[in-house]
Amino acid sequence: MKALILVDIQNDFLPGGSLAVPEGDAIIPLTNQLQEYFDLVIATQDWHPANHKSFASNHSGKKPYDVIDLHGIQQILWPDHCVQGSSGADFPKSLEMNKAEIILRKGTDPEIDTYGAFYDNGHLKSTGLAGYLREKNVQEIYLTGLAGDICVYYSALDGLAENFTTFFVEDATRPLSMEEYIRTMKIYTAKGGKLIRSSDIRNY
Ligand code: VGL
Ligand code: ZN
Repeated sequence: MKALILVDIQNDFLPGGSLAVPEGDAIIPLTNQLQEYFDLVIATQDWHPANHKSFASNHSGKKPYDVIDLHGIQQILWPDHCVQGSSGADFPKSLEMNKAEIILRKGTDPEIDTYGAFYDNGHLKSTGLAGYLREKNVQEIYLTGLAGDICVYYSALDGLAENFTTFFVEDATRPLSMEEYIRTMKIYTAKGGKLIRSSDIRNY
């Protein structure tokens, strides 16, 4: 079985949002078209309480993109984004969400950030996604979404570590930083991660 995982395709990560990914909206039509080729569609939703420690606004004297030590883990401080219940945390209306069987909310603990769909950044707690996928007999996961160098990347690395055959759909993601994206894709492919284009999925 094959699962398509839509990572954090939310208004705050789209142009006009508080943590906008350049051209983030370009992935929406592709992501919609791909869904029919999969047995299972899952979406993740970054879902922070307003007092989340990844927000620069919750640390006096700090500004976005400063780096701090948060309980022993390096934490980049972000602009406030994807606050629970806000319109920025919503999925855009143009995103097909009817096929998504689960919406996995992450980043809810104010003390720790969660980039990937499988674990928090300290690898302290599982989200349960790996077990869910195994129970559904999923062997292959395909990742799309935002941001390619952060949440999609960590989801992909953890997916590999959980022994799923992992595909990163290159044209259905955009990074916050292209430099970081190039660096992280080298790490991902060196670990056995696969890159694929959406046209290759549609032509199977
Ligand atoms: C993300 C930074 C902070 C992402 C989430 O979805 O890539 N990036 N929170
Ligand atoms: Zn976040």
